[in-house]
Amino acid sequence: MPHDDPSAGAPSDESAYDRRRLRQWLAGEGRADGIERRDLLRLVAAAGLATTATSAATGFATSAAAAPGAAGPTLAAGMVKPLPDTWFTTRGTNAETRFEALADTGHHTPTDRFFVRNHTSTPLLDADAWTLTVWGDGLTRGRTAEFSLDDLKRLPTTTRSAFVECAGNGRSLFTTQQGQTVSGTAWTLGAIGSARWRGVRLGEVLRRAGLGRDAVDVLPRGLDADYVLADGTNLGRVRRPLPLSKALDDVLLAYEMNGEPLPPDHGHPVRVLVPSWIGIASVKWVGDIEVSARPLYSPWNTDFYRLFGAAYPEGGSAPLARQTLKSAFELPWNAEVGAAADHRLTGRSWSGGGSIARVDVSTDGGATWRRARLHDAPRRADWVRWSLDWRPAAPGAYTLLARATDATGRTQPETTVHNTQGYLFDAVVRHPVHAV
Ligand SMILES: Nc1nc2c(c(=O)[nH]1)N[C@H]1C(S)=C(S)[C@@H](COP(=O)(O)O)O[C@H]1N2
Ligand SMILES: [Mo]
Repeated sequence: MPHDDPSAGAPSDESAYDRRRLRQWLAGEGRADGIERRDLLRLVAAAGLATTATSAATGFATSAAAAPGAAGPTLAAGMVKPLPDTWFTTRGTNAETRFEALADTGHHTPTDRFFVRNHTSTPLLDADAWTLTVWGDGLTRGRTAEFSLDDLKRLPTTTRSAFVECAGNGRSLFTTQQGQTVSGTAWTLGAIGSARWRGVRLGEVLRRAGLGRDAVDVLPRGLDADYVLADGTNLGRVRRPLPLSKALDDVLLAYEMNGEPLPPDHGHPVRVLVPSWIGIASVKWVGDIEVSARPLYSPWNTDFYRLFGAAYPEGGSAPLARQTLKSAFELPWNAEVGAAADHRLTGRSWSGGGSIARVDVSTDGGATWRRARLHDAPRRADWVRWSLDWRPAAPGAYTLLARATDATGRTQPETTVHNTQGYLFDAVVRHPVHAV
């Protein structure tokens, strides 16, 4: 079979895919399951205006409101795990990890501190009753296959460390640091976590299901509730197509996280795990996967998760795939530190483009830089911990900056080009602290 090469999915394949998708999109082939793109964009914009009032305090418009029954902006509706204030900031149906809560942890985010991004709410699924259906015209041999959790566990297992990061992580910095308006959840930098995932390769499952020669896209779909916009438009269940080249490369169907069965909030019993790509690709609570001989579309690769704005084509960029490059200090915003005392500044940097090659830190607003010490062997699709010793000479306000460079040579820029939905913020963040 032409698709058996596990090294498929190199960056060149991904950019070819993006270019093809962009051409199809601009040619008007992109439809979101019967909803015309123009109509949906209008609805999303209208929903943003309608809900601005509820989030006026933060200055953010909310582009797509939560499903019926979701609580107001200060409650985290529909999550199972406790969300103590010391570890999380809750944002609607989502919970953001506080970076300072990682200061005393190891390489991996402890599962109980891992951020949660839910379009609706966490479904409670029975692992014994769960099945995965693989179907579609990209399969041979009868075109449908079912797997129980035990079936998946009998297949060869793979364990790997990787981050999951929301495409909107850092979104609030478009506003607070660049003075720009964006729509969506006002994350700071904590919509990311890294874990050890165990499961079976998606490619293995697709081959057992009978992958056809002409398959091009696979579309995993979650078992959580339909996603309904504020005006009542039902976008259906969360689903986003993935090119077959990536699906066969390094994607997992994960049933364990940090050595334990996947917990409810993170996709129990099985989630898709797409290393290096934006979080939406890693569909939780997966129930079925369509394998298609034609390109597939859903609102999550047409109207969401593309870049729209002055710097982008009229119809938006190609669908987003790889994550960008970021760094964060393990300190609260406006942290107080002792003046004329020794400190060890700690933080983490990560990139979807390649492993982290170096991190430079400034404690004087960017005037001078020192190289941070890395505490992890840099790996693709994962973060590195770093540290730098610092002694603030006098009391007063300081601005800390951390700037990562990845193995592709890309360095965090000073500003991120604006896009209306605030995706892929990658600029160096100016982190205020006070020496007292
Ligand atoms: N079924 C389903 N999968 C989903 C989502 C969802 O709401 N439903 N959210 C996606 C988004 S936008 C992100 S960023 C990640 C978050 O994963 P986590 O909640 O385990 O941190 O899950 C993705 N997978
Ligand atoms: Mo996300």
